[in-house]
Amino acid sequence: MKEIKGYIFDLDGVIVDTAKYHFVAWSNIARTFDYELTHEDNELLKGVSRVDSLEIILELAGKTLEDDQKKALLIKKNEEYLSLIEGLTKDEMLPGVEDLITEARELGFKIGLGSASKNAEQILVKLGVIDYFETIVDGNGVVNGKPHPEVFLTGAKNLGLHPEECIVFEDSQKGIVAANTGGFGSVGIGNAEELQEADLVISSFEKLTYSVLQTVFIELHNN
Ligand code: B16
Ligand code: MG
Repeated sequence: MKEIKGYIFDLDGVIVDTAKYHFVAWSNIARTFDYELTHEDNELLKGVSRVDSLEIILELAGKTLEDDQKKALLIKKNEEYLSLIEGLTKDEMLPGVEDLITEARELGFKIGLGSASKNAEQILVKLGVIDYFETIVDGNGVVNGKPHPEVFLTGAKNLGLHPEECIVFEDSQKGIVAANTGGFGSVGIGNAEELQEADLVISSFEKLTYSVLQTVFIELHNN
C-alpha cells in the first residue's frame, strides 16, 4: 500500500452490534427443528448471506427441508430480525467507529460500505449515518458472497479507487479473506486468533486514527 485514499466498512459487527440479533432470530428458527444454535455455530454465520446461513444451520442440525419450507423460514427469520432491530439507535454503534469515519471525511477520504446484509440501507438510516457513505454495496447487489471479494471490489470501483488504496474493516474471517484476496489492506475487528489473516486486528475502534493506520500500512510496510 502506498497511500490510503478510502475506507470500506462491513456493517454487522463493524459499524453496529447486530450479530446478537441475528443470533436470537436464527436460534428461534433452529429450535423449530429442535436444534440449539451455539455461539460457536454463530461464528460460522458472520458475513454469510441469509440463504447460505440457513443452509449452514440445516447442515449442523442434520436436517433437510423442501425449498418452500426453506423460503418460509427465511421470511420468518427476517421478520423477527427486523422486529428485534426496530428500535436500533446510534447507541448500538461500535464505540469509536463514527469518529474514525468523521476523521476520514475531514481528510478527504472516500467511504464505502461492503456488507452481505439485504437490510443494510435501512440499518444505516436508523443509525443516522447513511450520508457518510458514497457507495453502499450490499447483499442486494452482489452475486458472489464473502469470501469472494466481489462486494469490496465493487465498492472500490464505485469509489473510483484501486483496492490497494483502500482499507477494509471486517469482523468475519470470511470477510478478511475477501479483503485480502481482493488486494485490500485488511483490519479485523474482534478476536486476534479468529481473524489472524488480517493485516491488523483491533478489539475496538476506540483510539484508532488515520495516523495509526498510516504507521501500520504505509510506514512499517515500506520499511
Ligand atoms: P441479512 P455483514 C451479514 O452482514 C451478517 O454478518 C450475517 O450474519 C447475515 O446473515 C448477513 O449479513 C445477511 O444479513 O439477513 O440482513 O440480509 O457482516 O456482511 O455486514
Ligand atoms: Mg460483519
